Amino acid sequence: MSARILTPDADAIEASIAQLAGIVDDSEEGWTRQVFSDPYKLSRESVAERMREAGLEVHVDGGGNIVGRLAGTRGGELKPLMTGSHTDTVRAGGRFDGIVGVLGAIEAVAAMRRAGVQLQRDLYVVDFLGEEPNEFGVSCVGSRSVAGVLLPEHLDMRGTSGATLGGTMERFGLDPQRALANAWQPGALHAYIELHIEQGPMLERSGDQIGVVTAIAGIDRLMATFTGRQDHAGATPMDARMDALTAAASAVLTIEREGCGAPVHGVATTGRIEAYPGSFNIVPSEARLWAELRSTDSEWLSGVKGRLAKEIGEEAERRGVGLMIEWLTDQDAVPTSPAIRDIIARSADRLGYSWKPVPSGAGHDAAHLAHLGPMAMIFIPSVGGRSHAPEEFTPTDDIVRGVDVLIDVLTELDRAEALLA
Ligand code: HGY
Ligand code: MN
Ligand code: MN
Repeated sequence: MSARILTPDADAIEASIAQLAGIVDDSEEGWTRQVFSDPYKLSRESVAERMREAGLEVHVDGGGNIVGRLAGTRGGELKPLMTGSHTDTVRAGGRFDGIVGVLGAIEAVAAMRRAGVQLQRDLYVVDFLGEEPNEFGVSCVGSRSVAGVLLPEHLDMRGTSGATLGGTMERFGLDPQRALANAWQPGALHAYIELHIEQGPMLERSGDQIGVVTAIAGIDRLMATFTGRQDHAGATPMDARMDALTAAASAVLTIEREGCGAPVHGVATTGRIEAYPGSFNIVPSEARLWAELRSTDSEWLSGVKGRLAKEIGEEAERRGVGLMIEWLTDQDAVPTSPAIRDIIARSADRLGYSWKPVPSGAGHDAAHLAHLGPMAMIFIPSVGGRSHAPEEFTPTDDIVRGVDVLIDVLTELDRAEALLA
């Protein structure tokens, strides 16, 4: 079989991941490069430089996204392709989540240029600003801006520091009003494709090398505030209390029970709980919890909100505790394009890689890019199914297979006529 010339360079991929992994807040465990932080600001010049080295024309758009463009031979006539992901991390996270999709896409472009392959369509490679949820509770800031779903009320969201998202964007050197005016037209893209680590155990359990993502989970988030009565922990009988924290603790287990009962793919997580005043010898008068629910099944997701509000409300009332629940929909469940799913599967077959269809429990920029055209995602395995943790790891061989499929899919998409969304 003739040696293929259009192949990714494993050493280049490994070196670029290692280099970016070095630009972090090293006062934390694992890898921390949160949006708007100094390490994040520093890392973006490094990503832009990598894009330029690969032959991309680079600019930062109104939404703070680093956009690399590879001109196509018929770029003026045909709708463009777009690929990318994010390079911000969660706190004490890993060095592959999002990063593989940005650096892998840059390597895909470098491989095409080495092989003298020219696409007919323009290809955009994007490092989207701030994909991870931030203190303002707004995830995917940059991709929302491109998709036209970053809203003025998002900019007014106030974080734990008291700052707003808009004010923080300004301090980062961005103009929030430009971020609101940065939308591409719906249907502007021929296709959007994102390479990402799975962040769960499905591919490792089945032994498949490539995941063809079927849908990206919808995410609903809630903040529940429980208001009880502050009392002496020693002198107040158990049946005379209005204990805000026990009501919240009961809610945590109710939320978990709902997640365990999801029929298809559904999960429920309470990520944080706080109590006031927080002393050994005082019955808590106030408690708060932050939780999220996810599913690719929109019907289950909307049903669970009503059930939780009822169950948590009844238990709080039984304990004489007041309850306020605020809901925030982070994103709706988004199916991927069946046409592009088939192209990914055929590419994996052609390249000799095993593959399987998998849902994405994680949220992604791709969910918002679906506003602009047919969208799909390529997953590669996560060792031990771990992610959003220092243990997050994907071997270079797996990343190379993902980039290999990405290259093949991009060249197939480039030739394909109009795709059904
Ligand atoms: O939270 C998520 O699912 C994504 O990793 N931001
Ligand atoms: Mn993430
Ligand atoms: Mn991610």
